[in-house]
Amino acid sequence: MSGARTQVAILGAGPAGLFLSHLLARAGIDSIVLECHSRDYLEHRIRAGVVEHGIAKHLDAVGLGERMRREGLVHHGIELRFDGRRHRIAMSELAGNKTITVYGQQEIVKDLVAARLAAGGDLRFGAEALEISDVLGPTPTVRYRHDGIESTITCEVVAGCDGFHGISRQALPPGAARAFERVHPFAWLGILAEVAPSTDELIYCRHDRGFALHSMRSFELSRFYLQVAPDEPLERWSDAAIWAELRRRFATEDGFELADGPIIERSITTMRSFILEPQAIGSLVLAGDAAHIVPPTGAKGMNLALADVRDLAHALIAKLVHHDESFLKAYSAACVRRAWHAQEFSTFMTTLLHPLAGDDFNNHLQLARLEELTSSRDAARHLAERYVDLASMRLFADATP
Ligand code: RFL
Ligand code: PHB
Repeated sequence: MSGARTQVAILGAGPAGLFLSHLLARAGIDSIVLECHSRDYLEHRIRAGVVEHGIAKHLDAVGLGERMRREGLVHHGIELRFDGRRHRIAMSELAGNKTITVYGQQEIVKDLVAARLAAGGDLRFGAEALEISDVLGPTPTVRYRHDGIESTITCEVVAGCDGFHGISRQALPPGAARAFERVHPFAWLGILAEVAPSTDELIYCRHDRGFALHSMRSFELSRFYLQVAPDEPLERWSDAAIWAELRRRFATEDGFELADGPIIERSITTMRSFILEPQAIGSLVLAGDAAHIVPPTGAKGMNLALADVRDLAHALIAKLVHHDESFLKAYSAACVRRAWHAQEFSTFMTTLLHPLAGDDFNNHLQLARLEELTSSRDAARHLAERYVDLASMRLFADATP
């Protein structure tokens, strides 16, 4: 079996793995990124859409913001819709003029891949990591398969950025970490449609038939989600049924009109909460969805992944360039703490907006909470502050690599 050597072996070329490779390269640290899917697959996988204020600023600061600033949509508010009425949460006004940027995750991935390749980065697509060994010993090693051939990489640090279904967590010594998990009793049916958005700002809508979200990717592309049963078969939903259900849930007293168009992508996402503690042991460090999952209602997952990596890069630069291990020692506790705050906000948004069939007590509480959020400036400010800028919360005093 042939072998290569690098300073940091990175598993996964999602936002976390690519961003880590980018930040390390800026500090002169070598890495190899292993990704089991093709470049084309990654660049077209539709996922997150909302970039927080501080994360967008950080992408700018490290040379990745150029296309996002040109093509991303800057939003100053969101709408909460319930009981057929619209209520605007003026996020920027409530939260110190901060904004969110609507810019697809696959666009961030495209920008990162382009930046890494332009800088001569070593990205191996179609390379599946099979096993990580010796994370407590002197020669951490990753075994992987690329074009049918098995090889190894030895390194100083293994960064597990391989998402929730990756293999990195399996390399933690037995009993070394504890997982906290909750699976929510519903799923999201998501679609991407070739139609101009029927709204200027995102609409989070609570309806007795279920939650609905109107988001977007551009002035020509709209993104929608519908709360469905956890085991809902996608085939049961014709295009006509999807549009009819969206119209029912988004309907308002004042006659909201929803434009439709060709549906070009559809999928079902289970709703899960998961936090692993700790997220670093020996020379294995985890970042992003490999270490924590939040339900997407709070739009935090990708932001949290990028925030982990900002701190991880700082810690690895301290270790590998300045021989200072202290930031790496603090990395896990800081990320876990931030992940719990994001979990709390995402759970709050999820339980606020998803009615539970047959639980009218819960459903009345939701309406009372929504009324409070849309009538009390303090309650609205609390939501706005966490929606626009939670993951970017600074956990190290001086964390900019
Ligand atoms: P990723 O993106 O899952 O990347 C992990 C990569 O690792 C690869 N991999 C392997 N490679 C080599 N060998 C192996 N053995 C491997 N096993 C796995 C995978 O192929 C993959 O390419 O994780 P990362 O980088 O941590 O990024 C996390 C984000 O993708 C995720 O948190 C967000 O998409 C969550 N999310 C949202 N986050 C936001 O911040 N804002 C949003 O608006 C938002 N909306 C969403 C979302 C997630 C959604 N779904 C589909 C779960 C909306 C939805 C519907
Ligand atoms: C999206 O545009 O995909 C999106 C937006 C907001 C969310 C989740 C997903 O809370």
